Amino acid sequence: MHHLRHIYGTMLQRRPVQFKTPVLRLLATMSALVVVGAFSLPATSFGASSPAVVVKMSDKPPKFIPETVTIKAGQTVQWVNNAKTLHSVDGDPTMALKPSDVSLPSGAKSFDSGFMKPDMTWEYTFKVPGTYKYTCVPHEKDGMNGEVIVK
Ligand SMILES: [Cu+2]
Repeated sequence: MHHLRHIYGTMLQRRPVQFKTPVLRLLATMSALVVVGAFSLPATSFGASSPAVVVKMSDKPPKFIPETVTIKAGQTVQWVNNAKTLHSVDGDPTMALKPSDVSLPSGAKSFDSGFMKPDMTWEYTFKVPGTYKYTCVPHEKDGMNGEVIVK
């Protein structure tokens, strides 16, 4: 009896030790997954939304650079206001001063970045092929117009 109790006591003492290892192993695996996830997730999401082209916005003169870009359907254009005043990306024909400045292929939705402060970026993914003419709301009168050709 005394001997059995001693064995049972030893088992009880060992139990936490036996449990610790799988728990630690699980924790190690989980933290490894977290580390892998931390590296792979931003890379994956960056890859998915990474712009095909970047269009810059300038003040003097107010311009989109380049004024025309060509992409494939499903690709994304990123605009960067690296100037010192407000600009915008306006692909909404109802907002244009001149109808010839803003036009979309049939079936395409209008788009509008709103006012972009200096250093702001804005992205839009073009799904419908065709020619998109857009303008900058503060500078349409100055001829700040752009074009996205989606193949
Ligand atoms: Cu502008």
